[in-house]
Formats: sequence, structure tokens, C-alpha cells
Amino acid sequence: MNAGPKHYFTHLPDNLPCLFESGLLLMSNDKPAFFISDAHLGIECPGYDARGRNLAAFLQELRGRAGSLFIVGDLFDFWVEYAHAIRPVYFNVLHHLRNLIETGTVVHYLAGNHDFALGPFLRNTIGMHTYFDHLELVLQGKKLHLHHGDGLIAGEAGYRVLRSFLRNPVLQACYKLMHPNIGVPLAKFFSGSSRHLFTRRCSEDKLAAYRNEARKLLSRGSDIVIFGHSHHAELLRLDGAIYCNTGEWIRRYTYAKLEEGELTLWEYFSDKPTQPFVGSSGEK
Ligand SMILES: [Mn+2]
Repeated sequence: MNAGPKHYFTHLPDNLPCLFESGLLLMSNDKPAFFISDAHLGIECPGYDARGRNLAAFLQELRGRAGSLFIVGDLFDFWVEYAHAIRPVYFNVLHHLRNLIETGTVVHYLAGNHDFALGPFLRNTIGMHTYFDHLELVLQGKKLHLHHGDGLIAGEAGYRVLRSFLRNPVLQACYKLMHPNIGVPLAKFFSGSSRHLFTRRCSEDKLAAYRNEARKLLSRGSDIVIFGHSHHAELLRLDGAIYCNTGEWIRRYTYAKLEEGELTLWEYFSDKPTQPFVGSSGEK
């Protein structure tokens, strides 16, 4: 068994049902896999406050059905992990993630540009597998490449510098010296995205740039590339391979499902059955 390149996997507990080969995580679980991103929990979006409740209900529905759940970043609008404090607004979703894990689903959490400081509480207490960059794996016979999507396209050089600064462990440790009653509101202020999160549209140019990045990854041998971040759900077939963006869980609750090697895009509703996703999540 080969441990593979370190940068793919920052945490792999003993109970993960996988094998390594040439740096790829080979999952041995054949039940459907689910992919979600960008709920930005913890930030007030007037009119969209039901998303945490609905996400908890969705997680309950996955119990016994999902072999794995992949959170492709920005589940929380920010994540500051204190040793002795949990933010109450996150509790319900964390509780349902833990329940999901206890009933046999393997939950993987890729850092986003808002929730990059994933810590030991998520791994050891909740039981998720956390990743700080992209993740490559083989699942149901398909080679998948997952990435939140931040810092990938041209014009993000400034952000990439900021990204490495914010991810500095010394800086993060210093930040946590502040009492949570100060550190949490301050992080909320820095995150500061409440207004544009539900009005923002990813420009066509940017969407084209993400698709182009996906094309490059697909040309290097991946069968399926999955990003989040743009908040624009889509599933495109590119030369026989697939690029999927998981969309968001603010205005529309979109998710991807991989079942028997087939990837499909769905929309969850709290008051009617789940449906195949149609239209664009970038439109109201
Ligand atoms: Mn993002």
C-alpha cells in the first residue's frame, strides 16, 4: 500500500475504507456519493435563513442511503476552531453530520475560501475527513478531481497571496487568543459577505474560466471534475468527461449525486420531492 503524495491527504483515520495507489484515494464504498457546497452557514442572508434547517433535513434523508458525502467548501461562512467553544449557529448541522457518520456515511470536507481553518474538532469529534487543497480519488470506477475552486483562475494572484497568509498556522493560533465573543464577530465582519452572497452573479467570463480549468484537469486523465465556489450549478459533458459545479445552498439547494458511476445534478426542496436540477442557480 502506497501512502501517496502527502498534499492530497492531510488527515486519514484508520477506519477510512480506502486504498492508495499512485496518489489516488480508492474508495471501496459503492453506495451513492453526494456532493454539496457553499451554504455559507453563520452569515445572515435575509430571506434565506431556512438553509441551515433544510440542510439538516437533507442530511437526515441521506442516512442509510449515502456511502459518502463530499462537502466541496464554504459550508460555513467562516470557521474559527476554538479549543473550548463551538458557535451555536453551527450546532444543528454539525449534530446531523455526526449522526450521518454514525450511521455509516463517510464525510469528506474540502476547505473553501471562507472555511479554510478546518481543525481537530471536525476530525476527531465530528469524524469528518478534512482536506486543505484538492482531492483526487477513484470512486465507482471513475477518477474524480475535487476542488472548492478558489484561486484557480487568472486574475486571482492577489487572492492567492492572501490565501497563504490566512492559512498560516501561527496567524491562526494568534487569532484564537482572542475571546470567542470578540473573535467570532470579528471573523463575521471580515467575512463580510452577507449582502453580495445572495445577489451575486458569477460573470460569464469567470464561469468560462472555471470550465476551462476543468477541461485542463480532464485532459490530464480525470473522468469527473467537481468545483463549488461560483454558486452557479451546472453539469457539462466535455468530450465524454464531466465538469460539475455543485452550486449553492443559499437560494437553491443543489447537490450532485454519483451512483453506479453516473453523475447527476439535483435540487432539494423542503416541501416537495427532490428534482433533477434545471436552469441556472445564478438566476433568481
Ligand atoms: Mn467560495
